[in-house]
Amino acid sequence: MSELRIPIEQWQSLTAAERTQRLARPGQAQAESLREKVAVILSDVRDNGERAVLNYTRQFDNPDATSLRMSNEQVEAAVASLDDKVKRAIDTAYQTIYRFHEAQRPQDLSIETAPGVQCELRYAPLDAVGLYIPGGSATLPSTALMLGVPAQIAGCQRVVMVSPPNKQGELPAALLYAAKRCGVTDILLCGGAQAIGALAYGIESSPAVGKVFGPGNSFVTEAKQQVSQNDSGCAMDLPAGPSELLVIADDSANPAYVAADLLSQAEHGPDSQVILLTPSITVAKNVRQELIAQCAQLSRADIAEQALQASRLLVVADMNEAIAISETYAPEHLSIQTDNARELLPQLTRAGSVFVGHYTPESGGDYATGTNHVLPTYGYARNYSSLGLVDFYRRYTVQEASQDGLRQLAEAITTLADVEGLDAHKRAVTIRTETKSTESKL
Ligand code: HSO
Ligand code: ZN
Repeated sequence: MSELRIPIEQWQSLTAAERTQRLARPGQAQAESLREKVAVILSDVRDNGERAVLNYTRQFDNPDATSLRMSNEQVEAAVASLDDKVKRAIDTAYQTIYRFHEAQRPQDLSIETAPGVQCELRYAPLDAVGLYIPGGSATLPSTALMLGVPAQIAGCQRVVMVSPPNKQGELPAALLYAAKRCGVTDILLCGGAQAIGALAYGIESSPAVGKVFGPGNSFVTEAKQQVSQNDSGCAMDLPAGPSELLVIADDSANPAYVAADLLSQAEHGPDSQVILLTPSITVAKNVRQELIAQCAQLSRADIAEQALQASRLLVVADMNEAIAISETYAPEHLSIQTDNARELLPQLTRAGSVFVGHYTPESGGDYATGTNHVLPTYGYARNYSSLGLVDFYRRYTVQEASQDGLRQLAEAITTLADVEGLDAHKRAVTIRTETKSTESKL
């Protein structure tokens, strides 16, 4: 741990190129080879279905796998062994997440856009959705809640959860309890790009879904992107990469809290990125000291330490500069640890989720404040939204015109049809407006 050196840098003394470099995300093993490998796996799954997915599962996860779909009995047996305290924790998180997402129910709307012309916006839940829960070094029942609760509230008919099993072919009991609580209908024991293929194309034991959700490694994200661009018709939620946290802290911040928060994201993975922006050199130094002391006590100290190597402690001229940097970086999570945090909110909109004040740790939002923890990373927060209930619906429109209503718009429609040289478009209007009215409604 003595090796851990985290430089404190003055933003003002960095060149433009250095500034860009300091805010660059850790590079991802990407490009052609990843794209090709994922394409091969996906076409194998498309051609060979369950058999292909099972082969990959044997290769990467459970060498003895014989089936992919978990039976209800298997789920019940696993859940029965779960500690009551863990069940209660999942129940509490379920309730807060449910409350926050239920309040997001989209409202249909209907307005008269011109006399006799009615336009409506309607929402229909997606019929079948796929929820990807990453495996690996941490088990993530919280992610099952973040995806499963909105799917349940929206009323999706089929909710298929996929997650890579361990070598014994099991999933964590807490994950299964969370899935059961959310009314997940199918659980498939598979992960990686092959699991996304199983969801998008369907396999013998579980038909295709219409949209895939959830975070994952670079294979999973690439697979989501590929299926959402091909003719499968499968949509995806958002590109989600390694975890990020940016903290803005002034003199009023507690350096121990700030360090604890930075470490809470650093422990996710070696490619996680955490950044501190503060106008106070004293705060920066104290946070560094706390980082070193607290990191040493973590069970995942190795991982956090690697992430800290690519992390930044930046001293800024003032709060305005901190705000400008944060808006440029567009972090997945933004924590504002100042006494006047709420006053800064209007200027800080480019973030997946914002944590206000000294008593709102980022990990609170990961589990139980009620907000969704599936968020845009990698600067996507500039243009993408955090996951919400509305993502589990399709939005479509309806319109109805009376003959008089159509007459009102006829000139505009026929003129535009002339401009575009589309005679049949024009005739579809004139054929109606030139006959006598037969309606009395509207
Ligand atoms: N911070 C992660 C979500 C998570 N944290 C799950 C703990 N469990 C999203 O960036
Ligand atoms: Zn987290």
